Amino acid sequence: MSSLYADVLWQPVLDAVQEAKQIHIIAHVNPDADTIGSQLAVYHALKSMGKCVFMHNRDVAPYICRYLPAVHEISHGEIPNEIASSDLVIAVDAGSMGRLGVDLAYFEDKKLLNIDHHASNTLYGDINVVDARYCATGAMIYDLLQYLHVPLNPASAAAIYAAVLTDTASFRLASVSADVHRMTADLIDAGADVALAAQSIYQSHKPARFELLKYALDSLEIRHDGRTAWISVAHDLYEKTDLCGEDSEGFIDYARSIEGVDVAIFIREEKSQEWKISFRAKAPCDVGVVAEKLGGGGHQYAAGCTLFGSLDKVQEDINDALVDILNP
Ligand SMILES: [Mn+2]
Repeated sequence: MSSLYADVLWQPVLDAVQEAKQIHIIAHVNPDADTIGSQLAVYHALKSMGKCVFMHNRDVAPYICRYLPAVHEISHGEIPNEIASSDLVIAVDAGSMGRLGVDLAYFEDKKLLNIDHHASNTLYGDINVVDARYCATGAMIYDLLQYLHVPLNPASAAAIYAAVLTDTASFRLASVSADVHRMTADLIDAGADVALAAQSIYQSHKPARFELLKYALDSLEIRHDGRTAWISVAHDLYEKTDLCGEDSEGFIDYARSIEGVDVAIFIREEKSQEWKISFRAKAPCDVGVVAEKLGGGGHQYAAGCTLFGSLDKVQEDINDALVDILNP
């Protein structure tokens, strides 16, 4: 086993953990498998170090993570008093304070440690370990565990594997290096079940998802001489199919998979006139820049933001922000 990046400064993390009496690990809102997998892996490691640790998020973990050991120990909603008395909060995979979905006042009497791989991270922590070289925050936790001298076990290996698998779009992104595959080999050696992960993450969708997918594909539009592909799903379609945002996870891949498309855009209406936008790009386009222009954030190849108004207006705003990266 060797770390992905040997020059990351992990010592402040170790110091903070050693000093802490009680630790709250928190994932970002609308959590994905990277943030949940990272949260779980940190949890298993700190538990094994004998620390008092809790996991609590604003939102429930996505169903694709249900197979991960200890996922049911993550609470969500209002922060219970027992957890609020923590003196250290560890945020994983959250690019900004707002992504934690918690009142600022919560952090007043706590140390906040920010571990993330988003280039757009606002360095909101008292301690920030932010490194956009990593393909996933889960991969950062793989390095952290080595720094802490905590060996992988089947639970932490499964959690990190889920994080890396999903954040690399199943090892398909440019962020996947030979070292990433060597890490993955370690995870499998340590007990990550590849087939179980695939089944849980990619083959556990509700039938209604495919009703929704029909509507989504019906909305597919290709613009900019074939260079952009747009999919949108209005709120009433989620209501009609009794689904929510997480059920359309991955729809954007249909847009991305079209020949000649440099930028894929998925627009879903979370509630009336509030639209969650996801971007995916192929090199050399940088959708992180587009998302930031629109008040969001992310990486070069995957980013997102929230916009308000009618679908037409939202599409126009996105179009305006896109122009520069399409014609540099
Ligand atoms: Mn991530």
